[in-house]
Amino acid sequence: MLKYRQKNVSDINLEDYLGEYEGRQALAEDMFFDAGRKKQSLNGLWHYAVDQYDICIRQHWFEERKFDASGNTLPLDYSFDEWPVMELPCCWNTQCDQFLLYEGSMIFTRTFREVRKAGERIFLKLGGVNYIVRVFLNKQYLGMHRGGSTPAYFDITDAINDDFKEENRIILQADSTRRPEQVPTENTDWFNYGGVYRDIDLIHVPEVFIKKFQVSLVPDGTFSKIRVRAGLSACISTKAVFEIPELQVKAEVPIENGTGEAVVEASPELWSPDTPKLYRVSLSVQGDHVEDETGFREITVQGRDILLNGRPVFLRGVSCHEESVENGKALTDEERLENIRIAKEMGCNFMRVAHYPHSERMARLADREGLLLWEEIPVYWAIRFTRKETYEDAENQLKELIWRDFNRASVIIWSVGNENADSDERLEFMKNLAECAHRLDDTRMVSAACLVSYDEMAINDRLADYLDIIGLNEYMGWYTPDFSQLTNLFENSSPAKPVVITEFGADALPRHRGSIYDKGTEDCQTYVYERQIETIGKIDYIKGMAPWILYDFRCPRRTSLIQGYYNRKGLLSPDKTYRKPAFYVMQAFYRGLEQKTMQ
Ligand code: GCB
Repeated sequence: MLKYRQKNVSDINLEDYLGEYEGRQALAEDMFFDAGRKKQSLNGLWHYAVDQYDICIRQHWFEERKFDASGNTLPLDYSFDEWPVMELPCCWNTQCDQFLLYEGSMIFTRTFREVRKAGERIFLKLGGVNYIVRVFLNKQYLGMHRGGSTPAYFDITDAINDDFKEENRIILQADSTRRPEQVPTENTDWFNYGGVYRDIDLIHVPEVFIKKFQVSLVPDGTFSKIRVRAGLSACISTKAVFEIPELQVKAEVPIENGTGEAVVEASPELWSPDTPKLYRVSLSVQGDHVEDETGFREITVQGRDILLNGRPVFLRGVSCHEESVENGKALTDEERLENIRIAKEMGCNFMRVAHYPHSERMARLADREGLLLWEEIPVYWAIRFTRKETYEDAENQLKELIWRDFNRASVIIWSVGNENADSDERLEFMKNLAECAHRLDDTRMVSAACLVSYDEMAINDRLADYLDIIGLNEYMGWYTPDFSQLTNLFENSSPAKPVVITEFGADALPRHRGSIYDKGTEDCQTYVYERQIETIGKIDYIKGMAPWILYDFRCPRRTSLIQGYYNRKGLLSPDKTYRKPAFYVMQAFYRGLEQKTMQ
């Protein structure tokens, strides 16, 4: 630590300005079950300023120090209520050309009034802010959250003016800077959108409230037992009541030291993509009550088969990013529904929502529409596998995802990462994540999108020992131009588990034509798809595929003329108005498979 001669060294000389904000991090353990709770939305117009140099947190703007000790006015570098406004949630990159490529800090602020009933606590929920968010309320720092795709919960009870007479001033610092130690790291094959891009809500709960409400079938193959797991915010012993009105279920859940579990006999209609039946479920305890809508299904693996409700299923999938040209990651429900609809039009029963948790709305819509989902955390490429804090960040994102979407019947697979080169450090990191996912959830399969081992031209990632399903990305016909390698790859491999081809594909600029050898043409893409399908379709241990990708997406790494800062491996144009010929190749293949399974 440097020692300065001057007594009051101001922020301009303070290099470790971040230190004081560490330590108060909202974690998965701070989450609580919020579906069906009354929320007050803080979505809407917020004042904002670009804060490239982090001056807000260096200078403690949140303290709003307008006068010195003698009452003289101080010069200020901010004017909250005179700043322009932005409608949140959104990605700032799509708001104007000037912000398209901005990465860094942006400050958002607004005021609001709130009433709190005696005995209530109030939480702020931020559905998604990329990557770090720091929260300030009424001149206090409340904490921060890391991880750009999972929700953060802050208890604001003690900081809020809750009698409606006084305004509350809230300030959010959203920092989208890419850093090597983060998850994902600096280098990804997608666009780094910034912003407070999912809902901002205030949630009122009683003093003792339900934190955990997990409902599922008991995964024992009988389809006749429903399990409920409950957790409270306090370590008390009491009784909760679990109900599924449509099944005439009303059961007591004994709670010991804040947690409890019950199993009830019931025969629900099983959820599947063809019959996406959902039931209203609720849990009441003391003064608290939560509700959800969930489906009952069982997903298991037997040998090299994936079984859905006891029957072998082939995952007819496609991969998808969370992006639209107009809104970046802040998709509307209409845009999500459109993605589901197009996937179904192609004959899909499955979607790999890559490479990070998409909005919780996506899984809710997939529940309703009947689409199986693979959900993933952004342990992507070369993460800092040896760094303890990076592991903690990844594990925290995994827990936040699992706890957020536990009741979503559509979600059948947790993926712990994508294309990480096999090393001892990486194996340790990913094995721990896979074990964590298994520990937290025995009702789903765990997977990861692994790399082909090109030295041996085989599927032999050591991580496979810890997965239920092996995901495999292979780009034969594209990055590996020699197609015959695909046959070699499958012949050289004898996996003990089902394999899902989580990616294959080829770039094609919409409407760009040429020969099958001209990279970037639709003809070349179509050819790759035809050859891939022809080969993959014959391999008995392959139990699904999710080609890369439903539609073209923004990508700073892709600078060639044909790419134009887009990854062109989409089966549709970026605005989804145009289907490339390969779309119809997949459609014909999937429809054929579908008909075979119906016979
Ligand atoms: C991959 C990555 C994916 C890329 C894709 C590509 O293997 O998993 O994120 O976008 O390849 O187009 O290269």
